[in-house]
Amino acid sequence: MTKAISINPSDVRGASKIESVEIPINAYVLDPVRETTKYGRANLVRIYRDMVFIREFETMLDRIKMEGEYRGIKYTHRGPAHLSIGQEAAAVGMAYHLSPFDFIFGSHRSHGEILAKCFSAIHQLDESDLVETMETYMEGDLLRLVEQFSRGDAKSLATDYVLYGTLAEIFGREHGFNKGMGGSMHAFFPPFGVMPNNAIVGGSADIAAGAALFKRVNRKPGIVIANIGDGSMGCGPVWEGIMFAAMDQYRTLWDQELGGGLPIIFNFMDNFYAMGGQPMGETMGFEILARVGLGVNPEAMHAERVDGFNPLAVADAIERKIDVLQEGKGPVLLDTLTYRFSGHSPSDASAYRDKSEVDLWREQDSIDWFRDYLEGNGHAVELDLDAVHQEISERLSRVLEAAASLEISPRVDVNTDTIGGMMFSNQYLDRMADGKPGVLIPKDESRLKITYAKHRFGFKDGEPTPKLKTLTYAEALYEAMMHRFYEDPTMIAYGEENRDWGGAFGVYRGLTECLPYHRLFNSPISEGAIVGTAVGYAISGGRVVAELMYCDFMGRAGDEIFNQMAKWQAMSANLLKMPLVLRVSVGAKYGAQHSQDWTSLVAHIPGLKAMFPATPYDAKGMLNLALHGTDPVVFFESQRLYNETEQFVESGVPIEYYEIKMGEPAIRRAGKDLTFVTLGATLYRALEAAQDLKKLYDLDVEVIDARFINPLNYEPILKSVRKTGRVLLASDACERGSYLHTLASNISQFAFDYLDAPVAVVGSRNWITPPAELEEAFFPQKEWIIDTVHERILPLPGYSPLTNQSVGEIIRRNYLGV
Ligand SMILES: Cc1ncc(C[n+]2csc(CCOP(=O)(O)OP(=O)(O)O)c2C)c(N)n1
Ligand SMILES: [Mg+2]
Repeated sequence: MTKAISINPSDVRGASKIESVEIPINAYVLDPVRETTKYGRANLVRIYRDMVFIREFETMLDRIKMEGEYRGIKYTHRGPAHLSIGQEAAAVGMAYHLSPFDFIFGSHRSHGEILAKCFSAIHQLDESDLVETMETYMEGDLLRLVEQFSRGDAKSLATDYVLYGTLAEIFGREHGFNKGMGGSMHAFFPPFGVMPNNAIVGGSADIAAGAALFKRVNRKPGIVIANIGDGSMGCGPVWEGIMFAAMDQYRTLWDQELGGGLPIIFNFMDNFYAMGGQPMGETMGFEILARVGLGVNPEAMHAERVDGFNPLAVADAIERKIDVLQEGKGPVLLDTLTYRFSGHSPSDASAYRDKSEVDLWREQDSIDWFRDYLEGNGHAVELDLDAVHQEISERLSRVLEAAASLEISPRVDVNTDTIGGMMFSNQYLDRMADGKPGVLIPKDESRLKITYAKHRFGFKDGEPTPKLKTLTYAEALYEAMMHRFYEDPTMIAYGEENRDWGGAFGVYRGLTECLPYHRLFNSPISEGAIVGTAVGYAISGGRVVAELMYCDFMGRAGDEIFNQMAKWQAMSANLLKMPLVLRVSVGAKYGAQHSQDWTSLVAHIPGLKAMFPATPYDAKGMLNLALHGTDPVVFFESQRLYNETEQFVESGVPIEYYEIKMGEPAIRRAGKDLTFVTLGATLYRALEAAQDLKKLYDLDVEVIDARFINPLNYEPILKSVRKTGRVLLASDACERGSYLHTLASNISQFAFDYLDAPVAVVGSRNWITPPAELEEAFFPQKEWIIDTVHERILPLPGYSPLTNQSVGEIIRRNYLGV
């Protein structure tokens, strides 16, 4: 399919100039009469109450950290507590107009936002909804605990529930919101729209954009706010998240009925500090953060600077911006001015700023100011507000007493592998939501007509079948994608060149004709945001396939893969699912930055499932498996194999749906003398080596294709090694630090008594990948494998090695670091 937008040189070559829109700065005008009518006395006092709640909650934590005591209750808290004392008005104003189904994501400094959003939800939900939420969350365990010390009606109970859930989470307790797996910087509570908070500065930006994408694609109500710090404006993922959210295609190419631009506010809690650095005036060049919107789109992201010391100014801005988002004109950038009186963390003595500066801000403390505002306008008398303070500290004392006590609030039992049990959800769901998948043509009119008609095995009567008429590895992947696209209405796929191009390597050829834009689209060249938004999409409840064109680009998405995709299931205590398959293509021929196999990096990070099919049969069966599950999968593919036909399963690649068993290696050739274990495309070179060893030395090599990295069933490998007593492992990953060394070390331990020779690993050289013409000196070759067998496992009579694979040479290279 060709592009829908055609570019006419006459339109773009003419002279003109860019006119920029104006960005309002602190435009809110106080109007007590209007505000009384708009909010009413009770709500104005509630705003005050919520601000004091946050102030007192954070003060309590400050005392605990600094003095080990709050109102006579003693506790030692080992973990972090990044307090937001001073920032209360910004948090409460942000949450005031949000519905329970609006999402907020936040940062390491988000206790206040959690409380503000939860209180806003408690206010809006009726008592029966509140009780139902609390009864269902963690099967009511958290509620049972809170009932031990809480008194009052459902709203009061819910308030204690939120305070306790947050505090117990900060203290790492089993009945914290996330069973203590998240802690202070990651606590969250999805039933009230409080989504994950992120300890990685700016980490929430692209994840929140993915949640907004989820809302658009799945026609869900509500908006999303990414609450991030001013320091995060320097972070690549934040810019990438903004670029992703600002794509024109939502308005130019997607079905208008979906609602247009992503419903997201990037809300910068602009407190002028990023630890000790000052974004304004020192580490950034924007002068006023809101200016950044000008560079993004013609509407300048509807950017505004808002006075975050006035909760009503923030509430007003959010209310207006919700309208902008609902009109499909997102994204929005808010620069919410605020100031933290507290240090970056309790151990921070604030030596980098003048006390006089802090004093100036304290003089304008939003809580004192708003108290005067309430009293001055007749909404409250001193006594009312004192009662608010009194009630809050009493409540917090009760909550702290319960959260601090190990008898009332135990931690999870780590001796029963509880944490291990949370690493994966290990579920298989045909679809993440009910409904009819949105497609453009019936499945039987698609390119499947062509692939189904092909030979499904690469040989016929002992002869190879014509390549063009035989199903390839790439087409096998396409068939798996098609299956799930027509099953799961939530499933979407994106990445660079995914749509009209059909993916850089043609895996998606034929999908464009089947799928509307919102289910298959091109992303910006933003690998961080490709993965980060997919994380946000998945944890919001949708299935997503993100693609990195080359494995080497994983570096660009390092945080999103290793800290986000890998961690949120466990950090949520398995509340969230992560049905995210990240397709990663391992290259060759393109030199040092396009030809690396980084399976070992992924193997090292807990929380990721990882697979690497080497045959068309596995490509389809393993992608089917990955797309059926609810766990994050890094799905490695090989550019050497996209055109490969099936050579092992004689019945061919089934047309029908099937799955490969999770973690199960495949025996590609049976043997009794030696075992080869491979991962990825090296399989074919190992098989050639096995053939030569048979022909020349009558050795029967068993060749096992591990095909899974994690999880992995060692048994078939150990069974083979027990039989042969000799094992060599080979893959295209650089040898140093290769995942194969983990396998080798485990095999050595688990089958020690059966081994007749040391376990040998053959990997690529510890070099840059040289140009295509020199590649054979870099990637393991058939000869290297045979030479290694000869030098390190089983001397081959009369054999002269072609390369040096001796132990001495390996030691020499290591000495040189290459
Ligand atoms: C990627 C990353 N880099 C550095 C840090 C260490 N760090 C934690 S908070 C912080 C400052 C963040 O400033 P800002 O985004 O303005 O948030 P604030 O602390 O002011 O709320 C830094 C550098 C981190 N957590 N993550
Ligand atoms: Mg800051």
